[in-house]
Amino acid sequence: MNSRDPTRLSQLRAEPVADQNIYVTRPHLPPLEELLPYLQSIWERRILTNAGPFHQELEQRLCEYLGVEHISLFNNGTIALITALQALHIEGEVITTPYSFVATSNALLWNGMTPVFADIDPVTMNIDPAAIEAAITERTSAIMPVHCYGNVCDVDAIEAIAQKHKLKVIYDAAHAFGVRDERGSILNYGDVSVLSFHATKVFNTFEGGAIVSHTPEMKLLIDNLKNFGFLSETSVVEAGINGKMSEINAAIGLLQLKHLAPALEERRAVARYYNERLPQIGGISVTAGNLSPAANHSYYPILVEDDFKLSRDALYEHLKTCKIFSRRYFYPLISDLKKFVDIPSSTPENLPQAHEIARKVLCLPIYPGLGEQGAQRVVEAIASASST
Ligand code: T4K
Repeated sequence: MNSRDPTRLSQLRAEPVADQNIYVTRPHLPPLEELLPYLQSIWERRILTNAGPFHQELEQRLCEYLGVEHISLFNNGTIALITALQALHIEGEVITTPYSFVATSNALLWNGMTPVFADIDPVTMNIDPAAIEAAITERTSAIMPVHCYGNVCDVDAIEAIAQKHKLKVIYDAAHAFGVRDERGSILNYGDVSVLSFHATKVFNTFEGGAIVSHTPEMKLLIDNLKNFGFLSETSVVEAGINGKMSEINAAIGLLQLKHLAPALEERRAVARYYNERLPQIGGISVTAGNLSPAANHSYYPILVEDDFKLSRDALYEHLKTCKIFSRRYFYPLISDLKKFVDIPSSTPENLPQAHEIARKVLCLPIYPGLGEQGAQRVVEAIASASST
């Protein structure tokens, strides 16, 4: 490798992690002193929420940064998902992936919809278009895929199915901040896309989220829905919710955007460090998304194969003894959780690939500031497990 490569981990800011706990992620924060002028403005204006100036500025900046037309900020990604489904007036069955965070399917239950689980592609770990097609009934009204770990779904195939069967498409893009393909932002696919700005995400506002939409009318409807359904001071036409982002969260978002480029570079460098070393450990598979130049490296999933010395769960426990707290995102599958297990599509026979991946997956620590020392500790801990 070129020793002057700017994405080499050893050349980036590394923080000491000698004997400290290493978690799956650690939130990126801007310098505290840079927040003070924003707080001063808020104190002077006394506009604390309800689409204030920082809120408006963040919407505009995010549209520019992400390359999208319309964005509506929310107080978190879950309320944004719930509102997106409401805005599209979906009812009945929605085909979705069991391989996600529970918020994806919870949003369907909150709207009185029935999730129908379709299996995933074992390479992208995203919903398999062939399985979507097979799951369509006359009650199907929408597809809700997830760009899992920021891996891009098979958007063309999903679009073709949606057009053929007149279905809406709501992308859960909670992991996909900033991901682009050859046509631009992947947030432009589908009817709407939903982002999360939770503390654990690539771009965080502590708590936060957003809906990306494609027409002024849809943005207006979404903005009304997140503000209790108010159309005007005296008119409420929908059963809306309070999904508004406060001025403090918006201010943090503006600051985070300023410091995002080096933070993304540090994630890329950690991924590159892992990508070069982990394949040398027998029984560990680096998943395809980690190798993609389009990745935002929001997560670093590996598969612990059956020929690894330890089971996935034993490796997970072994790492804990080394003070490394990896996570089994996404095990158990949503379809195995109490609220969902009795749904007909939840049977393991219907979801063999999702079960196989959920059994083997382990998400390793990746965040700005992990540094070479931290990444090295993770690799060495896995290597030591393979040789014990
Ligand atoms: N759709 C998808 C596909 C999602 O993945 C998510 C959320 C959503 C929708 C919903 O979006 P939001 O409503 O959350 O905006 C975490 C997050 O809470 C959740 O946002 C995320 N997905 C999910 C994948 O992961 P937990 O329960 O695993 O988080 P927690 O608290 O155990 O944090 C993980 C590690 O991060 C900790 O061990 C330490 C570190 N951490 C965490 C927090 C919160 C910190 O260092 N500081 C912190 O403030 O769910």
